[in-house]
Amino acid sequence: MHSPNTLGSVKRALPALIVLLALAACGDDGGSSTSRAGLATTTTGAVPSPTTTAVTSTTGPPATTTTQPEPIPLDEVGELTIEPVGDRLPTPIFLTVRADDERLYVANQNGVIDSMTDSGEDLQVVLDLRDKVWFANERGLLGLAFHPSDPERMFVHYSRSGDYATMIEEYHLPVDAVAADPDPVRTILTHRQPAANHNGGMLAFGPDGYLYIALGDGGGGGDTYGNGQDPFTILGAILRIDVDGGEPFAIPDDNPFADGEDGAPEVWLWGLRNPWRFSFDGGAMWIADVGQRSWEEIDLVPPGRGGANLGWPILEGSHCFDGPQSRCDDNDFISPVHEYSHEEGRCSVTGGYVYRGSDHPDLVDAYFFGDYCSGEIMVIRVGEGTVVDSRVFDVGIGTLTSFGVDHDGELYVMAGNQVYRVGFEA
Ligand SMILES: [Ca+2]
Repeated sequence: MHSPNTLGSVKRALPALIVLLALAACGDDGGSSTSRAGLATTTTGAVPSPTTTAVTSTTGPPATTTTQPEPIPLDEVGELTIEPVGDRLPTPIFLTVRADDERLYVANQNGVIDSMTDSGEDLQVVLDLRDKVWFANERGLLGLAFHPSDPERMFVHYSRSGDYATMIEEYHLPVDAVAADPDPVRTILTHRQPAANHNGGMLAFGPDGYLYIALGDGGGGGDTYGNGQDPFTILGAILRIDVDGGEPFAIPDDNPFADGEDGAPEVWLWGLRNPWRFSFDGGAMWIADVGQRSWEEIDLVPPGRGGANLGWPILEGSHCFDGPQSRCDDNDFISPVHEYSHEEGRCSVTGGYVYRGSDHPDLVDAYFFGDYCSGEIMVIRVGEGTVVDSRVFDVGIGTLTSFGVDHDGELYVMAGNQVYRVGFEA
């Protein structure tokens, strides 16, 4: 009865085909040396040769620049390690934390939210939505977020059983409680999905306190439904809503299309294909937009760029996809800060986080992401808008679905049925 969508973009499908994809990722033995993401390792032309800034101030030694020390090249930071946290879980696809609570919260794509200690013990079911969630391929429970200042408010993003609509709901998880109230506090948003794939999935509060929601272009292939370049649909976009004002939400005054004249009021960024995962680092937004047939992209959107168009399907990554060429060449899209091709068994980018933890100081400022099919974890450093260093770690995990971050800024990665803590060995 649930016909597997005919267009079903098999390669893009999230969890299915675990075995096949895992096999595809094993096709070579030296993946890590291949595409180092092609970086002319900028030998920092910015080593500030003490230019005579000291025109007036002649006291003291020649202005010791306040520039931070050069980070250690990523090739020298040691080997990335992954350590299983807790037992195998049904289908872990996201990990997060809430204020005033030490526990780790894990969303499983099948509809169950679990919590556990940071050592993976005392596993408890927080909420079981399996009756409401349709779990298959790219559908299921896809995102989880806690309100930053009211940790009792828990938000979920899932595909609804029956009609497969995208649902954003709020639940109540009292402080000190193990389980959430099973009935939602409110439905935030319901939106029809025209196809099985490209449902987006991410849900996160920004530093501005607004809730950001990622929605894919509605699916099919090559933007079948023409949503990418349509600002009036909430598909193919990242939304920004205020869940503290209005019922069920309000539109922030400074949303780019707040008045609805030039686009949907909820839309913050558009021109996206399937932004499965995004994250904030300060005010900047890192978006991993899954590509169609050739290119996976990472977008780094500076603060205050609401209304920006990220180019899909005119562009796939930085490459002309659905021209005309003139439109590809002459555009004001935000271009990817990084892209990689579908070589070496790679197929679908899984966005992660800029590392802000303390256990691995050499990795601070680096952005971690991965590829769903190859299971590789990749790291880039960006300086002045371009990638200045990168590295690929082949940690031998398939179906890398998500990253997560804990209270200390330490990173986790989810693959297959397992949550892992990310570490480094010198
Ligand atoms: Ca793009």
